[in-house]
This record gives sequence, C-alpha cells and structure tokens, in this order.
Amino acid sequence: MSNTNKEVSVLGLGAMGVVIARLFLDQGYKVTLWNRTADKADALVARGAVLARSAAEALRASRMAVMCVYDYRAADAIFAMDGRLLAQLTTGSPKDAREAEAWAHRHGAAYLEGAIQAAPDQMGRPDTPLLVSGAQAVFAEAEPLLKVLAGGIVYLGEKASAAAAMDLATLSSIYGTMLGFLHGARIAEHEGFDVAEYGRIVAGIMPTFAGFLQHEGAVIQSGDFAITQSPMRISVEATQRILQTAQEAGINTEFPAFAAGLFQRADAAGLGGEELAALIKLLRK
Ligand code: FVH
Repeated sequence: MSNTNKEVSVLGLGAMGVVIARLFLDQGYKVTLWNRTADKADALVARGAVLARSAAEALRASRMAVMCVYDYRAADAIFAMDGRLLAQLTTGSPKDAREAEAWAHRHGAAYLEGAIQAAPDQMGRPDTPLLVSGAQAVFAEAEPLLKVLAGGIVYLGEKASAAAAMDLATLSSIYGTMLGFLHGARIAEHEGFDVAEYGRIVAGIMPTFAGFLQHEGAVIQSGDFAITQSPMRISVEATQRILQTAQEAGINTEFPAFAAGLFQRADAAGLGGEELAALIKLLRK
C-alpha cells in the first residue's frame, strides 16, 4: 500500500520527535501526533497537526508511523498496531530491533528499523545521515517519507537489526572521540587555553582524521596489518605521554590510563611493529 495521500503519525515529541513532526508539516503531510505528555504537541497542533487521544488512535490514523522515544522500554509501552508500517527511530540494541520486528509481524504490521545519525537541528537536509534496515519492499514504500527527515539514507539490508548494530558501532566511535575530546579539554584548560579555541582546532583536524579512520577500517577488513600509515609503536608512546602529562599536571588520568594500558598490552603482545589498527587483534580476544 503506498502513502500517496501524504499522511503520517509521529509518536514521541521529545527534542527529536518535535523536529520530525515539523519537517512533515513543512512538506504538507497530514500529521497525527501522540506524546505521553500531551501539551508538548500544542505548538504543532497550532500549525495544523492533529493530536490523537491515545497511541493506538495515532497508529490507526495513518498507514505509516514514525516512532522516536527515549528507549525501547518506552517504545514497548506504546506498541499497539496492526496492518500498518512502523519506522522505529528509537535507539536500541540489535536484539531490541529483532524483537520489535517480530512483534510487529505477529500483529500484521510492516517494520523498519532506523537510526538517526544527526542532532535535531541537522535534520531535514539533503545530506542528513539516516541508517535504515528491514524488508526491501517495506523500505521502498517508506523511503520517500523518510527522505523528508534525512536525505542521506543508507539502506543496510533486510535484517532489521542491521541499523541498530551499525548505530551502536558509530556511537561507540563518537563516544570514544568524545571522551578523548573531554580529556583534551582538561589539558587545554589546565594550560590556560581558551577551550573554545581548542574545540575549533579539533574541528579543523576532523576531516583529516576521518580519512585516517576510513583507512584503518580498510586495513582491518583486508587483514593485512603491515605498516602503511601509522605504526602502533607511535601510539604506544603518544598515549604514554598523554598519561604522563595528566600525572604531572595532577588532572584526571582515567582516559589516558585506559588508552595507554591498551596500547601497552598490544605492544607486549608483539603488535608494536604493525599498523595501528592491529590493536583490534587484542580486542578480539
Ligand atoms: N536528540 C538527539 O540528538 C539524538 C540524535 C540521534 C537519535 N536520538 C534518539 O532519538 C530518540 C529520542 O531522542 P530525543 O532527543 O527526542 O529524546 P527526549 O527529548 O528525551 O524525548 C524522549 C521522548 O520519549 C518519551 N518517553 C520517555 N519515556 C516514555 C515512556 N515510558 N512512555 C512513553 N513515552 C516516553 C518522552 O515523552 P514525554 O517525557 O514528553 O512525555 C519524549 O517524547 C532516542 O532513542 C535517542 O537515542 C536522538
């Protein structure tokens, strides 16, 4: 069944859900809303959206629903649909996604798992990244509607769990960077730097760093860890110096102790003469 009459239900009106609903309204969709705290819908209702009296009523109102709530426990409390198409944009584990898809199928609903890779104010752009997985035919039906939210859709195949798994992999990368960034901010402020300036400098090196990460991913996939860009021993030394600096400065040492510890173990395991990405051999054990 196609969504030619441009209708959609949006469940969950947190920071992200409000933006999702607004983008659909901007594109002329008939939008039905539900949120646990009803008054968060007021501004959207003033712009023409319809507030349903229950989640079940919202799900019945449109062929397709987009859900974006805090977590899968909240989502489970809301599920009550049949014969509809649900795009689940709530962050969850691969197991959460598999179970939600099975639940939806038992109730005659089509299911797509989606993972938004952007902040609310980055939504609705031609390059906004959104990971999606689920049955190909269901994706084909939902794609035009999802493109209202994010032009940069990456379809990861039929397994509903794929988008959730890749989301957590990318989030792992982001949180690793974020922890390093915050430790760096402590070095910067301890040395009397303007931390906003530090943020600008880090932003400037990100495109180069992104290219490096891409290279290391390809190295891991190839299984050939001969040195091509960055020998592991360089990182063994660099992380030791970050730890030493934290100790000398009397600032928190948790992040560099963790990083330096891992690199030291890799060195002790004989990986120092390989490409940096060879650290993954330690993580596989
Ligand atoms: N905001 C972001 O930057 C990220 C970007 C990447 C993807 N995430 C994921 O999106 C999901 C929702 O995130 P959010 O930012 O909209 O979250 P909140 O502003 O905290 O709003 C939470 C909504 O969930 C509702 N809710 C919470 N618990 C329950 C429950 N037990 N039953 C029903 N609804 C529930 C909450 O309702 P209320 O508090 O307004 O009544 C909000 O609508 C999330 O998975 C991110 O990981 C966002």
